[in-house]
Amino acid sequence: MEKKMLEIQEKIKNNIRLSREDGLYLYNSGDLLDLGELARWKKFQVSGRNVFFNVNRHINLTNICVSRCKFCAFGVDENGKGGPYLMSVDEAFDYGAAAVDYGITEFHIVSALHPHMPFDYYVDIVRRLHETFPDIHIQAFTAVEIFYFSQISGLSIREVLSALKAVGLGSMPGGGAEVFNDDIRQKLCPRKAMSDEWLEVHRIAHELGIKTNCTMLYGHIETIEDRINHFIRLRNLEDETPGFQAFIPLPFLPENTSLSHISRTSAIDDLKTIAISRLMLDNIDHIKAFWIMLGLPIAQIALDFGADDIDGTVVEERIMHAAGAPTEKGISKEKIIKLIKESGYIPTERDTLYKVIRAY
Ligand code: V47
Repeated sequence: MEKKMLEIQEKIKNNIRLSREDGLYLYNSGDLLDLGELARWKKFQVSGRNVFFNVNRHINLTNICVSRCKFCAFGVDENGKGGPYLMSVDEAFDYGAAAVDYGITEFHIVSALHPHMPFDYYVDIVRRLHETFPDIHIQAFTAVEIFYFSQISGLSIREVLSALKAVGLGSMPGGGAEVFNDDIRQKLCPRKAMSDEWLEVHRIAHELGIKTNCTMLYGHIETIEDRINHFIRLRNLEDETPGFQAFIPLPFLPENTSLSHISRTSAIDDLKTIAISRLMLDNIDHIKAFWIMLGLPIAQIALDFGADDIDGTVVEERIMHAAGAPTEKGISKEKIIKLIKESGYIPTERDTLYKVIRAY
């Protein structure tokens, strides 16, 4: 190992926090296998040989969106091309209910910023699902959606979150974080929550006892400095107001987007990003290798680079597939178990809040 890598190793083994410079070094000059070994060691401290997964159904209520982020292939105009759709409350309920027999433990609801639907529509859907299926956890609405609900309803962020919690919202997914650089946000997604607003929604959620996830969209026009800065802002928020359960790095999938000239991230970049997030985010327990975006082969290798979660069986996903994710839209539990076992780890089914349901 190089001298700098040995210094970083020393810090990690002694639970000393990595600095911005350490993070930059790991990206720019760190040896990939050394990095993997450190991240794997760190992951063992948190999760041992367990690799978590859950059985969930993604529900994307609508693709009609006023934000139209440049990196997104899912959102469309109300009367435009691309098959605009909107589920009614009944349709959303039926869509969720149809997956209950698969043994799902979570509804994962992420949508678009619809121009006309009132906040009550979202409240009604959460209420209906929760009243009928009280044992199925509802993880719903990114911070960007929550911020938008506050704008369209005139309620404060705290009031929006409290109203959703009161009817059954269990936790929040981590989407919409993109990268915390507002110059980049102005270029890619100017019509939605900026960095501070995204962080503020999560801060309030944590204060209300709502656990959340966090993400980073990488591999577009951001720099390595932006990525490290993103990790540090997440880490600071977790220090101040804890509540993040998992971090999910999302490699940008360019197909069918306005940024389709950008190439897909490399396997090396994906593995480095997983490993460096494990090392920099020393106060967030779980790092997810989201197989839908990474593809199953890289997701499997990511388990040796610090990831301890492979997300869920999903059943049917639309956002990433609109952007050309080469994976299937869902995967069976048996396939996830086999994949994890093959890499030498213990497949551990969890609920949304990381309570172990069963190890296989
Ligand atoms: O916010 C959109 C990203 C997110 C593209 O919390 C894209 O457990 C890559 O939040 N290429 C939505 N990424 C998905 C999301 C999520 C997914 C899985 C698990 C969890 C969790 C959260 O997807 C968006 C945006 O950042 N996204 N378009 C694209 N072309």
